[in-house]
Amino acid sequence: MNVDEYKDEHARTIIHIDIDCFYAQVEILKRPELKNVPLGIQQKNIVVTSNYIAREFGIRKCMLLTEAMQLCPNLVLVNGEDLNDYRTMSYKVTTLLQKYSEIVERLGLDENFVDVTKLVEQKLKNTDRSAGDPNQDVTNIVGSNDSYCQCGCEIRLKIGSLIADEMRRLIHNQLGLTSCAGIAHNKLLAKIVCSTHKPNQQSMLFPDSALELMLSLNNVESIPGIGRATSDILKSLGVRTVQDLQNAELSELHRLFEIDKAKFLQNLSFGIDNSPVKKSGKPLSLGLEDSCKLICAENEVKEKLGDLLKRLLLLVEADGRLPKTIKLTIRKFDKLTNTSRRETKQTNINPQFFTSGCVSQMNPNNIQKILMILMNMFRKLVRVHKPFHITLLGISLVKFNERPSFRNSIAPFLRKDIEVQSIISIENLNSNESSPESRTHSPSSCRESSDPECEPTPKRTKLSIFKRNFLEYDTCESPSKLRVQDLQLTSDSVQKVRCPSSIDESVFRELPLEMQQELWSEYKNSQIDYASCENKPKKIKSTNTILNYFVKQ
Ligand code: DCP
Ligand code: MG
Ligand code: MG
Repeated sequence: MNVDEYKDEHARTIIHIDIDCFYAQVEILKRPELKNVPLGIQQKNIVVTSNYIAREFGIRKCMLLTEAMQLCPNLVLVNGEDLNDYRTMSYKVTTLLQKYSEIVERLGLDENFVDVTKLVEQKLKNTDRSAGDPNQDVTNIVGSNDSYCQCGCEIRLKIGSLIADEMRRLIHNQLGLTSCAGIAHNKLLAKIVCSTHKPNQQSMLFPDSALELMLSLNNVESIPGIGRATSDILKSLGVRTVQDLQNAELSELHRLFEIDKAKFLQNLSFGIDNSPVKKSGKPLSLGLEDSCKLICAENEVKEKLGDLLKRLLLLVEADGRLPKTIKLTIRKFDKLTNTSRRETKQTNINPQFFTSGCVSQMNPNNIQKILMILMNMFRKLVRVHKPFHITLLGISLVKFNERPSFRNSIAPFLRKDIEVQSIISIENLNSNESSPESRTHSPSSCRESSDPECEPTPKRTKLSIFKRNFLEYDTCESPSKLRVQDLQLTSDSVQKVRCPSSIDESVFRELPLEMQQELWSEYKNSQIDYASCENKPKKIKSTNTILNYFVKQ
């Protein structure tokens, strides 16, 4: 085969990272005394994963609790039904990996693909190719083939494995987690090779060993990308092993699959996977659900939803965006037919409920309002005056606004006027600072809590907005700082703008004229009763307006 052809095929360097016994490691970080005992993570009656000590007793993922306890009577169990800490840690891992490449694809909670092709190219330019294999000791090279392709993939993958080693060290140093890595020229092979040496190891595959690796898999179901449904169809054609799939006639496969899918499946069996690493964005929805024993009373539903909501708000806080739509999921159990049915209902929600940034600072009234909205939806799904049986409740948030950034919105106003503002408001700012309320809600106290998304509660402290911007921008180069005289001239010579009834007039009058005008026009346009937004969703035109930062509580 011609070298150029190989070059195209092997041009990429992909690293797959998988955290070792992920849930168990997260629990051990919370309770280090669990480190040296056999530990199982329980969800309902199943042990979803366990640490490696427990695995020595034969505990496997998703084993029934009873079976696990028989194998290892000393197994220590921790409940792993609340995924919050796992999810938070999962995003921390992804964030660390994004330091190496902007192309990072998340898979489940504990895996990431990283396309490091660019970084490898950069390093190649600076590397002395005769320098040998500095990473031979830390990387398992999978496959017995020792004749290497001449396209340059060998050195690229070796550099890739150096990067993988660095990534794993970083994850360990920063987050305390051990992990495995697979290094190959495509996602499929990187993922498979990653799992060949565990835990806390990394493995690399040169392209010439791809077939050998694929043939080492037990059956087609072991190929990532082939699930139970596809493998059942393949079985009906007599295709069970990877070799069966390699040898199958494409026309035969095409009888049961679209031609593209048939080719894709056969390619997989040869270790060919041209799919790109897709940059993962933030999740499309944030949700939690809990199955439960029969719930038959409204107050129980409310209590359960309240608990779920509190947990969900922590996810919203970590995510940083402002949700626009809330969805309720229930599972109804029908005692007559002994069957269950899931139903959902969704409605718009005011993103301003979530602007405080920190759950601890969220207005309790807003939490109550969200709960009321959920209960209204519940009553639309269930006839509460008749007997009902609920076995699952879930809340999810879909559709988001980005958190308004001061730099992109009203900040330019403030930057222009900051010098003036700092003078005319200095007294208020100082007096604000000493009040207990402002201490609790001040931006600096948020920053101390190390939440980068944390912002002051705009509705609560009108002047703190200025304080915050004053603090943020007082060192900025201001392109057009106004002098005090300019302001006085302006304020004397212009007509008074009307003050919206929802804003404290003394605060309003201190604002720059342009902002006063903007607030007045937004006030005129909006006139929204946010508390009842559930019933009037269409009226909400623009929820992220500066007006929202000034309305009275
Ligand atoms: N998980 C789950 N249900 C499964 C498999 C896994 O809830 N059927 C959870 C528990 C795991 C986490 O997802 O900790 C990551 O899955 P992995 O398959 O990567 O398993 P582990 O990370 O636990 O172990 P390993 O060291 O084998 O990667
Ligand atoms: Mg894992
Ligand atoms: Mg995994």
